[in-house]
Amino acid sequence: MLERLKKLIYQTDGKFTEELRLEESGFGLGHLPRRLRPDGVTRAVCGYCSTGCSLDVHIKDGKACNLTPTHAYPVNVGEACPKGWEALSVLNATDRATTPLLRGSDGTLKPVDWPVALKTFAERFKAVQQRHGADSVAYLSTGQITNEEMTLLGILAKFGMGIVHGDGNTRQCMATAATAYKQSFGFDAPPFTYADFEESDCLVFVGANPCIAHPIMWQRVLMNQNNPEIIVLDPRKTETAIAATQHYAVRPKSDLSLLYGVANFLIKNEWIDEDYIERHTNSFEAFSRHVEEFTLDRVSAVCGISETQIAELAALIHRSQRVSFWWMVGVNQGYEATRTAQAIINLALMTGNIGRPGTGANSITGQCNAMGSRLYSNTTNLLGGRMFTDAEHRGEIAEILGIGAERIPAEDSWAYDQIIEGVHEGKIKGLWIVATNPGHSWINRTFFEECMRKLEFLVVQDMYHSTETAQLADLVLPAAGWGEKEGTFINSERRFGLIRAVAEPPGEAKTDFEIFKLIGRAWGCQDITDRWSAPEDMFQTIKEVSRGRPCDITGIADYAMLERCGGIQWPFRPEDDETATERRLFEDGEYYHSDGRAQFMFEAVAPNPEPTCRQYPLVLLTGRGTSSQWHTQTRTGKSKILQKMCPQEVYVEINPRDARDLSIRPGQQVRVVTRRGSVKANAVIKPSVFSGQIFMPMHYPETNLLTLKCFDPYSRQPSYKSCAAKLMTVQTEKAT
Ligand SMILES: Nc1nc2c(c(=O)[nH]1)N[C@H]1C(S)=C(S)[C@@H](COP(=O)(O)OP(=O)(O)OC[C@H]3O[C@@H](n4cnc5c(=O)[nH]c(N)nc54)[C@H](O)[C@@H]3O)O[C@H]1N2
Ligand SMILES: Nc1nc2c(c(=O)[nH]1)N[C@H]1C(S)=C(S)[C@@H](COP(=O)(O)OP(=O)(O)OC[C@H]3O[C@@H](n4cnc5c(=O)[nH]c(N)nc54)[C@H](O)[C@@H]3O)O[C@H]1N2
Ligand code: SF4
Ligand SMILES: [Mo]
Repeated sequence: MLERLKKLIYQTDGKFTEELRLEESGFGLGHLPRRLRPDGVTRAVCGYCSTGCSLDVHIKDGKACNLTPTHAYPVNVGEACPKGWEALSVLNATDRATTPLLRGSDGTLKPVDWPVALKTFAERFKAVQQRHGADSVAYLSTGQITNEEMTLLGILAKFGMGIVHGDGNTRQCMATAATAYKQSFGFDAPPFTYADFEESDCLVFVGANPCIAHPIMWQRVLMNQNNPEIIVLDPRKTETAIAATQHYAVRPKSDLSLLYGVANFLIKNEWIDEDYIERHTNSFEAFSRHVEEFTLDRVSAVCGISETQIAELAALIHRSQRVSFWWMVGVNQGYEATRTAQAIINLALMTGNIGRPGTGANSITGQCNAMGSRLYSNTTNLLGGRMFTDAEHRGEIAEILGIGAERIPAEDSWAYDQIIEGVHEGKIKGLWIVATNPGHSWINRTFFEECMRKLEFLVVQDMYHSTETAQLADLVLPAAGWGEKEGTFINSERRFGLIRAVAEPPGEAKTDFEIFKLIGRAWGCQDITDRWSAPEDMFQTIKEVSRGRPCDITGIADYAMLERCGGIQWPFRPEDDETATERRLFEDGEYYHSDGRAQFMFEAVAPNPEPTCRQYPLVLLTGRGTSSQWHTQTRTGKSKILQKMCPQEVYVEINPRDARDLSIRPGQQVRVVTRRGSVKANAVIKPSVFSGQIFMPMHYPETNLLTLKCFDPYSRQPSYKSCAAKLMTVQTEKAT
């Protein structure tokens, strides 16, 4: 059967192939049209970060042989970062999962065929549900599969398999921005377009290091012709801070005080846009009273920036005509992250810096389809940014899908950390993890691993069998990756972009879309999952789901239109102009709350859950290390070129003064210790990290052995960015 499938794929000529019937498998897929691309150039957006660069993949003799960044694409205009250039090489790695693997009675993972894998999946999860209730099985999804796939997964899991609790790795990444926008604007809606990078005369980056994490967005900043002020708020002197005109080295997790202080100073000087506040916002009076106590002297003492500098920051914002505020996970990953993000939104609202070119309170996203996961994964909100708890919303989705509304859970899902705690407490007994590697990336991963061992059944669906999480699984499902399938991603500026199949999945690996359909069959809920035979059919359903919502895309006819237009930003209704390649929100000052106004959101500053102390005197910061490393390195770790561009072993960056005090030499192995654990790392001595702080990149599995399990109360996003640590030299293992 597989031989036949392969042949049919190779024979294709870029149009629809003959419909494949996989009845032989015992779980016939029904009709599965697959498109492979003809010789020449196929355009696909990149599958790593949320910038969403377009890549021209060159196909010769049916094989993708090379790629170059697309010139005629509004996002990247002919540029790509190293990961994009190397996107093809990681597909051929030797540790690709090429067949399903099932843990045998001897405790090892062994190859099995798809029918056995699917039967086991259904039988084991059903048995768990029968014994412990439908909500004892949960799933964890991702921002790295297509919209079409995540929607199908959400429909299968929640309306087919009766799962209540499902979340995704976007919780680690974007949950704070989503929550902040929802509360402030009435809908999760990042307002900007990348042209804003070029049109600002003042750009303020808070907790973001785009030179490393979004290099092509940074290229857009460099195209700015206004000689802009570029202000960076980051405890470290990052590559971005070095390139900026101003760096404010805010003490870790003191941003909220600083931002309230800036707001107070702006108000005191009457440097605010009263007209905008009056016409388009609520609760400004209460907000201005709240920030009164954040005087320059008090704020300076908390955040380590001089009074003059804080005043200067406010003055720069005041003097500039077009100020754009950009934030990223240096803000999102904190114990008071939602309020911090909203403090940034408040600054934009009170100075009228929103809805005009070069302005905005702009949260950059992380993964290639983080925004898709926020809108269409059916995890913590119902499809299209709806609410599970709202009967009307459930009715709308039931009608679109033609299913009974009773199949839609009427309660919200637990957030990621609550699911993991649920496992710990024995409430969740079965878990299905798709396209994320929390065995490496979850906060305080020792606890995570401990929980995984408590499960009765763990399924991991990944491109590689070697990931930390796959190694813990009872069943591994081999997935095709970027380049081996088609569908859409939504980038940071709300732009739908297309990915295309330019290579065949290895061995018996299948696209996530196919796997979800097969599981639907195996489960016996194909009445739902067989409605869509190809991703583009699902795209049509996504359009219906979006109809009348702020994210309405009913004006996008099909994939061909996305291709023709160079991607399309939401919202895009039938009456919208397809020649407008850059579109921003709130130009009319109308927000999504029922009264059309934006809301000032604020709260008292919270205590740090793990302040430094005599025993643990240093703050451990974590984040991205280099532009050639992607997260847990399951993909970028397979490119020889990318690996030449980054350190092979875990390292810790230490300020020269602290290194001298502790007698640590460059390159020496040291031990980094927190209350959770102790790891060895190579010392990199660098003035970019300030005294009293150390930095470790997240790309090595050691880092999350150290991080502190704590969360923002509103977004439940993990606070990866700071905990208390100490350094010991390895030779003496003596606390220094
Ligand atoms: N090369 C590469 N690019 C990536 C990724 C990758 O793995 N590799 N991942 C992608 C994803 S999913 C994401 S979410 C983004 C992340 O993109 P970024 O958020 O830009 O990256 P990080 O390095 O995690 O964190 C940004 C900065 O926050 C700072 N920071 C830490 N604590 C604080 C604080 O208390 N206040 C302030 N103001 N700053 C603080 C850190 O010093 C760091 O420089 O990158 C995306 N792009
Ligand atoms: N200490 C610390 N930890 C962090 C962070 C931090 O700043 N500091 N940042 C956090 C953030 S922002 C994020 S986003 C997370 C990221 O954490 P993860 O999501 O765990 O990181 P990835 O390595 O991107 O994992 C994606 C997995 O999906 C697989 N995969 C890729 N494409 C496909 C596909 O198409 N189908 C399937 N089925 N599998 C696929 C990959 O092989 C990989 O195993 O890490 C978080 N962890
Ligand atoms: S900047 Fe992001 S989207 Fe662009 S090539 Fe690099 S990883 Fe891909
Ligand atoms: Mo992320």
